[in-house]
Amino acid sequence: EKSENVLCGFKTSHVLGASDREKTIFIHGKLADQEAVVILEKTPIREDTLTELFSGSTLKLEMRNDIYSTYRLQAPPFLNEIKTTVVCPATEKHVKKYKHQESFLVEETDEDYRSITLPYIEMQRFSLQWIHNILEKKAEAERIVYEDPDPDVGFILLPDFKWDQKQVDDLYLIAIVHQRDIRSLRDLTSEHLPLLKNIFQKGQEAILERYNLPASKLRVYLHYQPSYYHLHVHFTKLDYEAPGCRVERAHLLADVIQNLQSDPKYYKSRTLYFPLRADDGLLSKFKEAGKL
Ligand code: M7G
Repeated sequence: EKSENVLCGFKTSHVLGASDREKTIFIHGKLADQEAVVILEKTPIREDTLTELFSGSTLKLEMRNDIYSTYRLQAPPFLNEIKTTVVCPATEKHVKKYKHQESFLVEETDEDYRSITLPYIEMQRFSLQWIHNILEKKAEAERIVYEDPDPDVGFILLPDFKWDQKQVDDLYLIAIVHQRDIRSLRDLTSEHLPLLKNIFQKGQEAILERYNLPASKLRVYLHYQPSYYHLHVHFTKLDYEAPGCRVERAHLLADVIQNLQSDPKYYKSRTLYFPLRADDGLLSKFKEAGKL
């Protein structure tokens, strides 16, 4: 599918972060006078394209020594794509989100949640427009992998935009619930068990059917804190170290279900720990309250 090159007028202001190892770069700049964040990522080399890669490329010798030689291979354009994500117009918060920075572990009691976190996220959260578009089929409708339309226990399962769907090795889907008033893990009580069990079971079934991956190959979890305060569940391939799957941010859905089964108010009453980045406004709030 072709579209006009929206990036041709992009003006770089600065690089927010880059990783040679991950072959990614996060850039802040301007697109037609609007703030923009652009993420570029070289995609994995796939086994099923090797024949085309070897036969359709040109090879330039760099050096040869005994049994060793190195080359520069120029792949045909369709095997040399760069996954590109554009956020435009980007807010200051997007720029911060993608900026590489130090993190600090925060300890949040139930009282801290009510007095510090909740007022902050009510004021400051990212727009949920993209989520509402998905739920209303105004965007990404053709990408939906599975939907349970029930207003109480229903959800939409679709590929996360971090996943280009070219290979199952880095499978990444998200389940977005139809209910609109569940902000995060903190809002969950035993009342939500039917919803959570439904997502767990039907999500796994849909992934088995579509991608032939059994439950034993999946990491199914929630983030706390999430970036977007509308309840959603991450489904990633177990062997893939997905961004954000670290212990200090990820909560396995299976554990969440069990915790709510043993204590209906578990997530309302527990102290929760999570990392916040240096210039996150919420971190300042915790500091102002003398909590850090
Ligand atoms: P999160 O736990 O709220 O925050 O997850 P994180 O982004 O800090 O991990 C939201 C998830 O939704 C992430 O995995 C994003 O990659 C994904 N996501 C974000 N947006 C804006 C979109 C979108 O427009 N479409 C899709 N399909 N996924 C998105």
